[in-house]
Amino acid sequence: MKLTIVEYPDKRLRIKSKEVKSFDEKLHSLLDAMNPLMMSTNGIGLAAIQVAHPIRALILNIPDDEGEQSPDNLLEIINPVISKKSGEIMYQEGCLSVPKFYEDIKRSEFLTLNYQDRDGNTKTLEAEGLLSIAIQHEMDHLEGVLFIDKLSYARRKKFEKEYKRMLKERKES
Ligand code: QAP
Ligand code: CO
Repeated sequence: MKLTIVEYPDKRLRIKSKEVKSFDEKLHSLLDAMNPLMMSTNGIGLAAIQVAHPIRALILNIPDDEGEQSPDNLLEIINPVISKKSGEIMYQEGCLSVPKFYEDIKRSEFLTLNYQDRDGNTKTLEAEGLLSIAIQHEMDHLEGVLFIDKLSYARRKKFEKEYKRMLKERKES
């Protein structure tokens, strides 16, 4: 399956993704194609809507303490629901759909996640720190929400200006 990353300001990023009901070969081949795309673009998280598939599926691969990503740490998360969250943490986020822009965003530090795996089995996960942040960031994508939507008015304006310039320079080169 050939996939490309949908980038802001593409309107498809605003679609609300639909619940996954069939845990079939079609889902598996999408997940199997998302992983190498995420790894080759230096991502740690990718939602299906970012590759133009509006379904409630996302993948994560959080680097270890040495900053290395291992295939063992791949998480495939379908139909996620946060059942508990607590604490606050600030982190400089980025997004494969908003290239080259990073800003501090406040999230919950701890959460409990209920989700399904690629075969439809029900799972529960306790997350903290970067994993908790990444889950919240990717789940926002399922609602059509981007991290830039969480910026103050002034920072959003700064973003729009910088991003427009980046797109223009990219087009010229
Ligand atoms: C979401 O983000 C996230 O601008 C995943 O040029 C962000 O993988 C989770 C990336 C922060 C937790 C903390 C962004 C790669 C990757 C770029 C990503 C870029 C190249 C972003
Ligand atoms: Co993102």
